[in-house]
Amino acid sequence: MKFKKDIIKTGLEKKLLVKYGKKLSEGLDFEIYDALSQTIMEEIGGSWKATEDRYNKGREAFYFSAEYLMGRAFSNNLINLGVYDGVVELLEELNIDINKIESAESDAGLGNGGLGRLAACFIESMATLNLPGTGYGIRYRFGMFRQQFEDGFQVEYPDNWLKYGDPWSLRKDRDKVEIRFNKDESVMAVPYDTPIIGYGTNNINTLRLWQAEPVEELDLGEFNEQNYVEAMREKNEAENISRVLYPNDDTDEGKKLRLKQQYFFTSASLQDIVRKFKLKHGTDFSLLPDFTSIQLNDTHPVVAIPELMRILIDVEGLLWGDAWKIVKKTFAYTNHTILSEALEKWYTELFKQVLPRIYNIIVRIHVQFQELLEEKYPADLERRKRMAIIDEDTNLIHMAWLAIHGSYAVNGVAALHTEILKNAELKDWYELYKGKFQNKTNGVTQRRWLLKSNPELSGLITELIGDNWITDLSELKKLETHVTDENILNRFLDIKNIKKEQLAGFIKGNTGIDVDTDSIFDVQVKRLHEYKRQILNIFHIMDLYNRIKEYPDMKVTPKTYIFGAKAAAGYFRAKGIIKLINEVAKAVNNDPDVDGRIKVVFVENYNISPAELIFPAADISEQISTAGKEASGTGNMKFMMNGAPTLGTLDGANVEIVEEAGIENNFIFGMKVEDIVELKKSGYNPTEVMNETKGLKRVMDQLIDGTYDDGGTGMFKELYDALLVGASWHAPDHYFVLQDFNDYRKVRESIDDAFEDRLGWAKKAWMNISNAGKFTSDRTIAQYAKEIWKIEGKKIK
Ligand code: B1H
Repeated sequence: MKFKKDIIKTGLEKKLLVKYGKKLSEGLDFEIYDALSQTIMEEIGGSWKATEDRYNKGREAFYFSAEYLMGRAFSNNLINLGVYDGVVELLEELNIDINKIESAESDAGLGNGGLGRLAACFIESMATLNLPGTGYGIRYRFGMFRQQFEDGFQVEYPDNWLKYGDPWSLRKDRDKVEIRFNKDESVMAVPYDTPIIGYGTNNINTLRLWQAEPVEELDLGEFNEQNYVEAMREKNEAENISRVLYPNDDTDEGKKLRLKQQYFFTSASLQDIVRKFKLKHGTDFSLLPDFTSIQLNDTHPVVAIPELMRILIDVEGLLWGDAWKIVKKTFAYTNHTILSEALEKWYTELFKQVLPRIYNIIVRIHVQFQELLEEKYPADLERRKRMAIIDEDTNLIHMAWLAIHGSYAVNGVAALHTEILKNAELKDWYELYKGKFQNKTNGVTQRRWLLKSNPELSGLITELIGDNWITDLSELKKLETHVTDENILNRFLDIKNIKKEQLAGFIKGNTGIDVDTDSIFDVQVKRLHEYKRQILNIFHIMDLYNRIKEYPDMKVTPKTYIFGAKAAAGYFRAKGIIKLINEVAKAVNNDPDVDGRIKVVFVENYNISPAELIFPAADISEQISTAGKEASGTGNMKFMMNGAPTLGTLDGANVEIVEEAGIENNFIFGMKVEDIVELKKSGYNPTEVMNETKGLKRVMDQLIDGTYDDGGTGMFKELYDALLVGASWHAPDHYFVLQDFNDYRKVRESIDDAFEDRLGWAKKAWMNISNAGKFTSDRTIAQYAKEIWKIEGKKIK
């Protein structure tokens, strides 16, 4: 977009006056943010419409996701439009600090973690690549909860992100559709469209999020008191459907409202797609797969498969067989996890009650699939049972099975993950549908995670290799020749220091803790989950602290351990780990024997905006999941492109990061997938490991001997038991924390030495940056476009 200062200024002034009755000098930060954003919205209106027209009649991809973790839109939109510097200048002239304006925006936190953020990176890349692609999802009234620590415990508060409105979305009443759950329950789905602005292009794609509302607006005149109360109840019930994001990452709760949410947004999106298809192409639905590819982001939108069957059969009058052929050519499914507790299964009873017609359709798909299997594997009853879409012993509908059977492509999110799917978790399915399986290694958008978050490093990169890397990250490889240039390495270190100072300022405000920016910033930020093993990190700190207490004069490389993590509200054990980290932090940070040499910082309410400060400031990226459990990880990529070597296991995309950047520039430890298989076979005895590993017994004992106080909740004892005794649902230490402890400690000690060699360290960091090119979501999306969606870029003028 061409920056027209006068138009933006006039727009800003007008909006402030009309909406808030204020002159520029009187505007509050949010008001100025709102007025400016609306002005930009008006300016991009023409391109937005032109993009829609350009995509008209061609083949399109639709991304169905229950989550979009967008963060703030303001600065990214200005940057992608190419008007950021102009706006900064204008605001300076008006004596307005752009940072304050930026901070007035709430994060759109409509996602839990990696899966939701991936969807946000993906739609940004689609726009940047001029790809005809639309995102569909839910406009949650409340996003991911706000986390507060009270006495070291996590407490959840609602995330009222729409309190002051959202200037980046437009309500489109004329496109609202009715969602019918059963005979006597319907709601309206009203779309809100957000522009997805590509970088260096005029193309503007769309994210369409649906809001639930009652079918009939209340007509107060017609109600007597009783009806009024009843009507209000119905209104609330309707609105409940899009009220709140389920705060679970990697666990499936099987709740009725959740199923309603899933059906609500997939049905609305399909109705929208079918309506537009009919407008453009008429009613020959056999053409639908020629023009439409729908990507299912995990199993959360998989109910779309039977819903499209319903629309084609019940509404459009097709025959079952014809409809099924169309459906199977329309959907593609991405798997994001192999954790069994995350694989969605619905009880038939609940499903039948909420969605009776869809249930019938699933039964028919199930029966026909069993017939197909009988033909294919007449003698293998066990296999047929394992693959049953409806498990007739447990009465559970297996959504992943429905997804694989009902789609034309299935993909994992990193090379290792896809291999595990093919050879283990989905082996039966791979044998049946080999041609469907593909890998699409995740990526992240460098526009947000480098250009926007780290302008200092971006400036250096552009100075050295030009700015093509912004849309072609493979260009970073050209940085590698500078790895022997001490001057450049020193400039990198200076920039890292600036970013650490900035983060230190934020930490002071967020936690009250003063941190030493000369210390190693060692960072683990991600959802709290046992398989991610934050407990391994804190155990190492507890052990180091014990050693410092024993030998206060020992040599300690100064370190700041930074954590950021939310636990699902009902995940007791994860909350215990949060409390433990906070207790250890309290002890370590206030102990004169430690004397500030190590500090532990737990950033409260970790989400996208703090993440933008944290990644650029990190010296070390902690990626320490049990091998085989983290499907990909995407934080690892954000650290890498900001010059933080990985301290990690060979899991998920870490494997590919090390392949690209060199194992010598990262710190790899712990068991590999094969080692775990072996260990399980030979029998794993965590108690024995604890007794044989120096320092480990003491750390474990401190969970139960009162060294750290869990406020009488029994949380720490529960952690202890999980590791040594196990539980009804798992063996002791099933994520192998104790087994990997010693190797982890060893590799951490090697980091201390490496860090002291400042230039040697800078080289490692630089090699990571230079080889981060693969991990752009542009590459990932180009692969989806070519290998799954079969769509091409269509740039508008
Ligand atoms: C990932 C989820 C997830 N995998 C269930 N699975 C959810 C599962 O609300 N739920 O019920 C929500 C989220 N999230 C993550 O996806 C993986 O753990 C990461 O390894 C991966 O990088 C990310 C994106 O592919």
